[in-house]
Amino acid sequence: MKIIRLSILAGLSIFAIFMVEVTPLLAACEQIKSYTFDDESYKDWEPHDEGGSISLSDGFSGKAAKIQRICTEDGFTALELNLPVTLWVGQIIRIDAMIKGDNIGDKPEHNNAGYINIEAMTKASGPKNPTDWGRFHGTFDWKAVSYKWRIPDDAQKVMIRIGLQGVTGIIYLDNIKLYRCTELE
Ligand SMILES: [Ca+2]
Repeated sequence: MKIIRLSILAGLSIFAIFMVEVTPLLAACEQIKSYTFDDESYKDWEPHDEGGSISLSDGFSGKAAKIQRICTEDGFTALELNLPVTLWVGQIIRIDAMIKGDNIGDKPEHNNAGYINIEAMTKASGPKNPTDWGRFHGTFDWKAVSYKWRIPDDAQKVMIRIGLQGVTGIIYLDNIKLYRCTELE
């Protein structure tokens, strides 16, 4: 009996060690926030509706945010979310979202597009952005997008901005999720 008990104990110990080793890998990204636009939490986002309008519309599920820009001049129409910098400084953020596009215009300059962007205001070098986050043109059905970025260690302010810059069209947003991750890949 003793041998069997010892074997069980040994087995449990190995299992416990295995769990300790494996758990951090499974928890590489921790969800911090979720915005479905089906409850009041979307009010965390501030509308910058210059040159267009921002409203709720039929979504991927339930309601979604509808960002429409009618002005063809420079400038942007977007939703903005300020992140609590004490929580995010030096951390890797991941954003997942469902997006849909309707007749989003095209201009040669890279930044004139539908877009998902994040900006960190840093002490040393002013505003910093990732270069590889989403730029969208044309008309497309609901699709899932996901982006990651390490927020600079000297960030003093961090903001996510989603909308349209310098082009007309509509971008729809649903199921936005923010994660804090341990790895960029
Ligand atoms: Ca929704």
